[in-house]
Amino acid sequence: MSAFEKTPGWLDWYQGPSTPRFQLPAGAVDAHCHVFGPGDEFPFAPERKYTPCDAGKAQLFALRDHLGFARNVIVQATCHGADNRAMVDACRASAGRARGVATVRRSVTDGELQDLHAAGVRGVRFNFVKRLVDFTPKDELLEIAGRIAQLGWHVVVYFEAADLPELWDFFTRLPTTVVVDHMGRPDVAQGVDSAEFALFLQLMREHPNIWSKLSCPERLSLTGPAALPGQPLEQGAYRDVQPFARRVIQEFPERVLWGTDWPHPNLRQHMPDDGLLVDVIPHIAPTAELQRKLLVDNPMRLYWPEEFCPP
Ligand code: 0GY
Repeated sequence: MSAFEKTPGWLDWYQGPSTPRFQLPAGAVDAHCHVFGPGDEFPFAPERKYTPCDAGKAQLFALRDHLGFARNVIVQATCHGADNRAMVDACRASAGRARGVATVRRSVTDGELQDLHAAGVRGVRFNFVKRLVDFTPKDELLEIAGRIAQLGWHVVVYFEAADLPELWDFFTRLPTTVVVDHMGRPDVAQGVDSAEFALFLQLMREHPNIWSKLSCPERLSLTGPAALPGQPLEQGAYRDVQPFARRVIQEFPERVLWGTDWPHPNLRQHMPDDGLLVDVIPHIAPTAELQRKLLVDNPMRLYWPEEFCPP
């Protein structure tokens, strides 16, 4: 029994996920997932905004194998603050099959950055979702970005679509590749042709260093999976989010990533079946070539460039 009591209303991840009908290409990367604790071994940060269930590396690696992924990118979750030990421990235990994205403060030393690099970290995450983090001044973030650029790392940004106008100047000043989580969290109700989503596409169009994860349909969807796991889903689950992902991959096939977001922090209504999430992929990336770019070539180029073999 952990010393930490999870936030009331928090849903645990889906037990016994289905085996996807979609067969992932060899070498596929789950490029957005997390580990939480376990809290007794890796305590959650005092400044956290939620307390999750335990979701450790053994469970993550079991899910990886069950779904048919070869590798993971483990993104530091806000419940661990800038204490990267759980994520680093998972990367180190992965035998080279996991890379990490860390959270660091301005006070991080060059030696600490080198240690993170040795463990497999290749990026830092800047989070602007107000329910998840306290404010950090932009000059601090720019200073961090300048330092990690020298290591060949990139920046992952997480924000709500409504905040993009205010964040635009900051994002476009970043000196690295910039990866946007969950397509910039579009408001699906506004539709794929909305001015808000057009602004996000414009950001990617005008700035070739900006990438996007086509992840989290379950977080963005208003309609939900629209059928129970295991039932036929001819058009795929989370249908209202699919047009957004299709729009991004069609225009920017070289700059997209995909991830499960396991163990799916902060979901209170609906917890996705991770097998069903994988079955959405062919509905957003309909050809084998797009699937290979999304799941293998792009993440390999970004996270394992030394092993990447251009097709
Ligand atoms: C996600 C989404 C969320 C949480 C975090 O680090 C986090 O706590 O990323 C969220 O609550 O929307 O990508 O996991």
